[in-house]
Amino acid sequence: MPQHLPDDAPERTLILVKPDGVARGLTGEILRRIEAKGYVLKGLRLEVAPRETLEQHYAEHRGRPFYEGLVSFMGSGPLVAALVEGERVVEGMRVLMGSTDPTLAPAGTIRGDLGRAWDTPHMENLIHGSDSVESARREIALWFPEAD
Ligand code: D4T
Repeated sequence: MPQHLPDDAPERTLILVKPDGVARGLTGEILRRIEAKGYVLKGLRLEVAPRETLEQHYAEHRGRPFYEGLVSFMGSGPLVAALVEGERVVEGMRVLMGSTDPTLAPAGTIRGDLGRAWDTPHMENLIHGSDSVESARREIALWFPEAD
């Protein structure tokens, strides 16, 4: 939790509607599902992300075979960065998104209903959500420094 927020401040997570989601016109549908679940948008921005931001965001994947393709895909067009708040929102969003591979993500989830495999060496799976409260803290500082 950022230093100035009290310990009982609502949990927050960093969501990205990835460039494939924006390009397919699914931004509204994805944000609709997040709001319909009862989570609250606290920050929202459409941008082409600078490569430096993407390299920091995916630092843990540096050196993996899909890393270059992933970073270049994430910078290939506009994405939507969202700061989302709610009780247990980090784990709740992971469930709402579905598993990483959109072909295998369960129906009813964002990736399961709207995503599929394409002919790319990296996965295009519509949405990113922080995978832990600790990651959320780091990612919010990166994408929404003004809110940190
Ligand atoms: P993100 O971080 O985008 O929410 O995805 P996940 O948390 O579900 O999955 P991840 O961190 O393991 O992967 C990050 C990102 O890399 C792409 N990827 C992943 C890929 O292209 N090939 C792969 O083999 C893996 C494991 C997809 C998501």
